Amino acid sequence: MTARPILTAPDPRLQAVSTDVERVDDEIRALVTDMTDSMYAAEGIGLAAIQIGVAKRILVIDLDQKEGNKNPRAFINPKITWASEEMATYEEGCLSVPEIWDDVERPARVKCEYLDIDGKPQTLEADGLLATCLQHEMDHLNGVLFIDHLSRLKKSMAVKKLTKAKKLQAAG
Ligand code: K1U
Ligand code: ZN
Repeated sequence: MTARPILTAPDPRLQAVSTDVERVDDEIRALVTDMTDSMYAAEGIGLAAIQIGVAKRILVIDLDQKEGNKNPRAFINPKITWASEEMATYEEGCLSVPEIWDDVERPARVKCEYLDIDGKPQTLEADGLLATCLQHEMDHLNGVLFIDHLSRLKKSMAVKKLTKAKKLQAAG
C-alpha cells in the first residue's frame, strides 16, 4: 500500500484527541496497512494514526522491526485497564519529534483491551519496551507527546529545536 508522510511537532494536528473506530471494515484495514508501511518506511517500532493525520484511535506496533523482522500488531480502540504501581524508565524517541530522545518514567506493566484487525476483542498484558511503546502510542491518541512528560525547561528546549528545524526545512 502506501507509506504516508509523518506529521512532526510543533503541528497542532498532533494535539487532537482521536475518536473511536465505529466498525472495523476494509477501509480501516487499508488504513492499518498504510500505517504499518509508514512505520516501516520511517524505521519506527510504533505509530498512531494521528501521526499520519488521521484522528482515529488506532495504533500499530512492531518491536521486531529493530531486528529487521516484520511482526506488526494493530490495536484498534485500545484501552489501558490496569497499570502497575511499579514504574520503569526508558529512553524514548518519536517519529513526530525527530532527533530528540529522553528518559520517560511510566508504569512498568499494563493490561490493555483492544479490537484486532478482524474487529475481535483482545486483551494483552505487556511489560518492558512493549508496555512503554503501548503507553507512548496511547498518549498520541490523546494528543500527548513524550516531550510533554519532560520538565518545562527540557520541553521548551525541544520545542525550540523542532521549530528551528522546521524553519530551516521550509527555507529549503
Ligand atoms: O513515533 C512513534 O510513536 C514511534 C516511536 C515509538 C517509541 C520508541 C521508543 C520508546 C517508546 C516509543 C519510535 O519508533 S521512535 C524510533 C525507534 O524507537 C527505533 C527505530 C529503529 C530502531 C530502534 C528504535
Ligand atoms: Zn511517538
